Amino acid sequence: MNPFNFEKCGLTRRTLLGGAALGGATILSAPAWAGMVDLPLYGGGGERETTTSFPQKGEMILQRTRPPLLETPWETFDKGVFTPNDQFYVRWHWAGIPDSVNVDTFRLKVHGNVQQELSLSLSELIQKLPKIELAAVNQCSGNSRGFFNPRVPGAQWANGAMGNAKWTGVRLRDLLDSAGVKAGSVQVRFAGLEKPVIDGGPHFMKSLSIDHARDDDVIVAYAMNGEALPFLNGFPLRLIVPGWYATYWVKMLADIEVLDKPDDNFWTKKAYLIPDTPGANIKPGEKDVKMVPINRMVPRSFFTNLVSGAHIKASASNEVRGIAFGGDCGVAKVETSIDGGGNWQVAQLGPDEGKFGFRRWSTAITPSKVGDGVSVKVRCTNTNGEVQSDTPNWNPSGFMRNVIEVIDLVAA
Ligand SMILES: Nc1nc2c(c(=O)[nH]1)N[C@H]1C(S)=C(S)[C@@H](COP(=O)(O)O)O[C@H]1N2
Ligand SMILES: [Mo]
Repeated sequence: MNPFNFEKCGLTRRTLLGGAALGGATILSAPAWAGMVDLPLYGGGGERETTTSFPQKGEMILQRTRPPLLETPWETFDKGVFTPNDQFYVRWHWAGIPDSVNVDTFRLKVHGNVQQELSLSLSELIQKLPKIELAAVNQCSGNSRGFFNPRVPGAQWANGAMGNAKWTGVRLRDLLDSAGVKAGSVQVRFAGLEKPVIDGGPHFMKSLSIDHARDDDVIVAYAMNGEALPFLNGFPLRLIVPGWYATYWVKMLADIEVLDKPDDNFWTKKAYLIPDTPGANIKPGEKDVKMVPINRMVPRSFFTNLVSGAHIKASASNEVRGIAFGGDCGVAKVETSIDGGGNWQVAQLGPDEGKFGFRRWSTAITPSKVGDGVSVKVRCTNTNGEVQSDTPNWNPSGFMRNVIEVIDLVAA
């Protein structure tokens, strides 16, 4: 018997054809704007449209229709450490996303520098290999790009191009071992099912070193928060690379190729490069910088229950809370400061759901009198001892923002 039943999740071939059709017409002709969300961006107008017109998605902030770029509304992050599937952000490079995936005929191919090519059906994959479950944050390299100053081109995300889920799947290593990786292999390349929309456009593919690919935590997931992956988050399979930016988390994964020489495809060699400097930080206009592929994530922490300008009570204890993550390791501590970063108080941490996931934090603030302004900063230190900085980083792609966040509260 299947330990995981796609049909029980309502994801039969028929519902995919009907419910999750991504034909441009449906989406382009009648976008049903559900309302507006106030999320000011640096230098921007502040109001961003939301939409409910995407399959299997609730209310999302609309960045772009085709290919879909949908941001998670910020309030979602206050509700719990796991981001619900129907509000998990969405990002695709090419609009040539299939309208449906036939779960009966779908095959995952493992080929290249291997002893025996594999072509696995979903049920073979699920039945034959040990099941692995782990929590991990999926964060776009360009999350928070909209706050870069000077501004940079690319999707103007606020902080919602990230999400935390419990992923269920099989170890990539187990798949590679079933195929038998041959000596001389250096990288493993992953490709999804979607197609470029321009002639000769590069198919979306990313690679990992062979050692990274064999890591315990790298999995090919078939479920997210206990359900089949939403279509737009990569149904039926996606790569999970805990601790690394989401660009490596290839969706609709159908092709795994073991390479005996470094991958020189566009998406690995030319795109997603960062300055090889601490925090990927350079001065605007700086030239002749050595560039390297983006890789591990850095620590971040956020306020989730209050925004700047919010009123809190004078002479009373006010809860200030949020979420944090360590990046490529766990959260060691979260601290807040109400004196501009002079003194830091250790915040309380919520349950540890796994070192790669979100961690809740909370603290209490008691302003002495009505009218007091309280500026609160929050910072996370990860278990590698890496801490967020007070100075925002800058690079021309708007990658890897992790500056200390600040909110200004007023006692009323
Ligand atoms: N097949 C495929 N996988 C992909 C991409 C893509 O364009 N195609 N984009 C990557 C990037 S840049 C990001 S940020 C994440 C977004 O994952 P999500 O849409 O599930 O949130 O998917 C990654 N995997
Ligand atoms: Mo991304």
